[in-house]
Amino acid sequence: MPPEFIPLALAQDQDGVRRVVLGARAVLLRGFARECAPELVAAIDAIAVVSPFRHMVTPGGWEMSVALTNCGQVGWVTDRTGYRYDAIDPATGRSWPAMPYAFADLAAEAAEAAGFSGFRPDACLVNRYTPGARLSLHQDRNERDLGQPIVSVSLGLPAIFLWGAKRRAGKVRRIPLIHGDVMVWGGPDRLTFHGVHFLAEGEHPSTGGYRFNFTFRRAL
Ligand code: MD6
Ligand code: FE
Repeated sequence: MPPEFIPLALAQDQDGVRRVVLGARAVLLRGFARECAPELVAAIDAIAVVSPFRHMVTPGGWEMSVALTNCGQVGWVTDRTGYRYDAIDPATGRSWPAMPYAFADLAAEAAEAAGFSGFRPDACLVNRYTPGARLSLHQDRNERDLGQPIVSVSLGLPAIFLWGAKRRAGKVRRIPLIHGDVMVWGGPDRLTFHGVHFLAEGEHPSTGGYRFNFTFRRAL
């Protein structure tokens, strides 16, 4: 039986991955990145030395409360002209730092565990949240092939992920995410509205007063 036909709740028992099913092709893999987390956290400073965290402006003119940077062949950026992927970091005029192979492998393994085989990300957005920062409901739709999934890794302070519907006005589920959790969504769930609730104050042993999120995508 091909993996896409194994009900996810059953697949949980076969490989020991704890799954929370959020949709037909949307799943939370609890703790999937916990082992790899120290490596991811350690890479943040190295990435930020090349391409610093910054607060970008949305097309509507609002400064994002989340600070971001990227690694990979292209990076996700926003400014007054819109959202796009760019091979050049607008803050430095140079390429983004390379995506470490171990990160691309982790993303591919998570995608595989969620039933998406052959995922090869070329973009990794790194988000940094301080208490009070939030991400309003949106769809990820700037990628060329919407048949490719999104893989999103949570690190540091816990957050409440907002998992909505295909329509902005639809019902929203609140999903608590902690250090090492990985969300994967694609297929019919690819354009689900999602966001992150205001981050609460806290102190995390590995990231201090921050939450970080690595979002892996196949952009080109
Ligand atoms: C998160 N981030 O930070 C989820 N999407 O946990 C996103 O969903 C996201 O930060 C599109 C563009 C920027 C983002
Ligand atoms: Fe998003």
